[in-house]
Amino acid sequence: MMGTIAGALPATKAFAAAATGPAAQIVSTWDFGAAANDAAFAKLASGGSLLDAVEAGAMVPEADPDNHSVGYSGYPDRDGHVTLDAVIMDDTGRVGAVAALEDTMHAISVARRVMEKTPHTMLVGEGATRFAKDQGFPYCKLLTPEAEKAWREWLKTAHYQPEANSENRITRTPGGALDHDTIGLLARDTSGRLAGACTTSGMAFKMRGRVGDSPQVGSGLFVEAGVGGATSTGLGEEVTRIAGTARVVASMRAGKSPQAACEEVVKHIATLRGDAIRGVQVGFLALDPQGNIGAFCLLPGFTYAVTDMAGRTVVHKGASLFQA
Ligand code: SD4
Repeated sequence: MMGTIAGALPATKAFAAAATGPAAQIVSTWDFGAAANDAAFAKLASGGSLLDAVEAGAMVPEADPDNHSVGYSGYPDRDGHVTLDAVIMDDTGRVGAVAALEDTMHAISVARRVMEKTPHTMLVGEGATRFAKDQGFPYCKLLTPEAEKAWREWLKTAHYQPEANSENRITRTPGGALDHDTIGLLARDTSGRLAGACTTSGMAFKMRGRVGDSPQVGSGLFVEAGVGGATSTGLGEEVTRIAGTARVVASMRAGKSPQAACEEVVKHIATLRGDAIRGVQVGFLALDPQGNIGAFCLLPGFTYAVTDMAGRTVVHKGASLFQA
């Protein structure tokens, strides 16, 4: 028989505030995570569930025309199609994901619908797009004139070179920056339950059909009852090849703090990949049931937003393995 949600939590854990500082309730990647956290907090404050909260948070950058790219206005693949990847998960193993979704603004909501309405955990490409339409999600032309212009500029050289920390750049270099903005959110409640969401349009000017880490459980997001959750950002291929967030949570399960777990996995990537990850950014963000946070990345420049139990949001700089 399936255990109840409460039954899935180990009895030995205390879910009080962390002794070392205000316990976090919501964490998310990059500066733009702050607005997402606020929306997630408001959802919780109005009685929404953790899944409602992380979905509401993820929807903020998905709808933001200045955010290239989560959702609307994302930079397209090299053929000019904007394709979205998203996953949502709670700590009971409920999960839904979409990859290479087109013509739909809120990939995170489609991912949730996959979780709630299908026997599957992920739909991709044409099937995902058709499912969204069948579920009543409105058609949305995701490619904006600005994103199209950047793509056409990029086509002049068609040089694919992912750029670290482009997420926080306010002025983008058309055709130069392979911008990638992913939001990963983790939220917990006062009893230590957890949920997470991750949504992106992936690497700008990627190959058609390319799927990154973000929608893949255990790469872009992983959440486990009584242990914690983790999300990732940066060059997805470096996360996917090591199932990065599953590894962060496994380290936490083995007794590491969220911070030590994030550091262990980033160091593992560096050791494994050596020169291949020079100039590459990968960051992990983790949250445990008590509200302790971990954040660590390869290069300086990764930021993350933290909202405490009172709804105060602060953006922090993540510590990095390398100095440049
Ligand atoms: C990807 N990890 O598709 C994503 C991109 C990203 O911040 O995180 N950008 O590889």
